[in-house]
Amino acid sequence: MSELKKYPPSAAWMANAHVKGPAAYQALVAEAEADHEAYWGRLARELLSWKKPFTKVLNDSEAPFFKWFEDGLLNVSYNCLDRNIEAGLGDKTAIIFEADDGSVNKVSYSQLLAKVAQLANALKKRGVKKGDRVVIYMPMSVEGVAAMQACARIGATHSVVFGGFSAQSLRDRVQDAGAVMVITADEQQRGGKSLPLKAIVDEALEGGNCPTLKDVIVYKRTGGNIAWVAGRDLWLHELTASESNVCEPEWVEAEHPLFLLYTSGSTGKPKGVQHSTGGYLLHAALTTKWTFDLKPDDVFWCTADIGWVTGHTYISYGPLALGGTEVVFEGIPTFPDAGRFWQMIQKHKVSIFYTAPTAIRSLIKAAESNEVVHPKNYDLTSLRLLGSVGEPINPAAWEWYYQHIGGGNCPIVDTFWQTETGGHMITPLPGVTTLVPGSCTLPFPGITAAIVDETGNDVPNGQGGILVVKKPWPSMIRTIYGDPERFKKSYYPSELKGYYLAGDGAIRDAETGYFTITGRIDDVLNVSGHRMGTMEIESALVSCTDLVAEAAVVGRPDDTTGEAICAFVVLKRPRPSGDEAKAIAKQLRDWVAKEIGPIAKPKDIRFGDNLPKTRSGKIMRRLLRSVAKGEAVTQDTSTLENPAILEQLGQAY
Ligand code: 6R9
Repeated sequence: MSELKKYPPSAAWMANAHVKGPAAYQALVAEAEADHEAYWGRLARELLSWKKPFTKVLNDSEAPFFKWFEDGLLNVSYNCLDRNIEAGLGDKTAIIFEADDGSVNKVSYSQLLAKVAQLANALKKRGVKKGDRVVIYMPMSVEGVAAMQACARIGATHSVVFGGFSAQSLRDRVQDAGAVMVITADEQQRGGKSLPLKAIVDEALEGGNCPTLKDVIVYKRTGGNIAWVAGRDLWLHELTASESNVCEPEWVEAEHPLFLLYTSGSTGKPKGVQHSTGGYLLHAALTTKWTFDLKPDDVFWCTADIGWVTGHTYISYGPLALGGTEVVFEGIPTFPDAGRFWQMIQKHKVSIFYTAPTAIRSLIKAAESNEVVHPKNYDLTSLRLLGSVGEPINPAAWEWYYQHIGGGNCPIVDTFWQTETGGHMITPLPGVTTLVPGSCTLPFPGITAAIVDETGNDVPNGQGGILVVKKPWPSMIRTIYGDPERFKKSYYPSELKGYYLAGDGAIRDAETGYFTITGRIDDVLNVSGHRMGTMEIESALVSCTDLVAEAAVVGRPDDTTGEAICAFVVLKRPRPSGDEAKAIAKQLRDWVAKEIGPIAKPKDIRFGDNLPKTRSGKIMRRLLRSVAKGEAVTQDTSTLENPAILEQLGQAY
């Protein structure tokens, strides 16, 4: 790391940031170390408005089921909307919405509250109660954010499902959550095309296999043709038209579940990560304030989708809790051309921009092959801070982002965190941290991140190990919905001394102590910043029972998407080659897209007469990873029943 360039904070940043310089950071870390509970208690009182103040900060009597601020009462939507209006921000723009076609709609805090209250009243009238689960399957829209806020307002627990997931994935989530309602749209608009949403909901709910579900609420986004199930389907605009724009918030306990968000683990079906109300909102607000240094005049833009945790914390909750102005974007970075992001930064005078390395890498490629979309053609001088999330950012992409987007004077916050952590865990703070490209640097104050060995003992800096968090923190996952045992097993394995297991490997620099994330240590892949379990993709492949006998999935490095999915497949018919292999590979990709969603399509498909296995019958995944990378196989292959398959598997389709 010492050979990499370092970027210390400027004097202006140190003077003006919310956290002013290394000494201020050290003081916060020391305050948390001296009294973890007092530190978080102070911040919870300062950042959130409580209907009834809490008297107890942390209850660890049932660890690892930790409870934070448990006797306090609050409401997330009150904290994000009403209190800003009470503070005089009613006319301030909350959301600048830009649609796929470039049209813009600005919504003030008062207007957003009115929308949220009307929908909340409508949900109540349909019988949705505190604690009920509501699935949101929506395009990026003001309505999508409002739907989440409306659930929060009445104490319903939302579960947002990314609009790119298939009917099967949606059905699994509706069933697992026992949802009473799905809020969706007729269609979504992406890259100039209309894509179905309601039709996928119809398919997911076909055959009455979601018995808990009563209503489907439909936001009219495109006006496209859709089927209608009388008695179940309701138009959002009809439902809310006559509703009052006043709705008393439901005051809930701090531990009340605000949302479930399904994410991939190393085994089985995706798990419903359950988050709380108070602790979650505290960290959403606090990290937006300290990591992004959000100030009243900023225009904040997080390019994530509300279907991912980044969209939850840094679109639907954090910026609104602080009374900020944010951009919400419906489209894709390459439509109408790959200058879209830069053009939007210029148009809306975005000052804080938060995106994923995969987007940066693909836009670098685009800019290098087409002058017209090069960022130099746009006025990006409104920017003052850049952020990165979702996967490691390689130093070359970091440098390009810094020079070409940030003009060489915007700090980059490389934020490491997870669906389970609720908000940033390890990240630079602007005005504090000397940046080193490719490193997420140091823990957020109060987050006790550390690197240990398999038995939970600290490893010295310079030596890699397992990333853990030693003490609980307010926005941590509370449980896996419906499966507390899996929660314990996945995140608090007994050999790790009660530490939270992140599932990533990491190493600290010997000199600076900075963290670098080295990647997942389980069977989770990160493709374009999207998490996917290899087992999930394998089960999707083998569920194609007409064709597939056996399948194994591994990741391999990819210049643009970080990792690429590589599937090894044994068919129930003779191993294909040439055009036949290409056609079957396409068929299998389409199958996976239908089972999980297009993001899970394998990039490479390799066919073999069988798969390489150990004597005990275990698939030799390490060997497959070498094959996928195109590396020479160095593993012992003497136990292979059929050494010829190595050559067969060398060909990717
Ligand atoms: C927020 C989010 C979590 C996994 C995580 C890690 C990877 C996220 C990263 C990063 C290196 C960063 N990850 N941010 N790796 N540097 N700044 O992405 O949540 O979808 O749950 O993914 O993403 O592997 O464990 P989620």
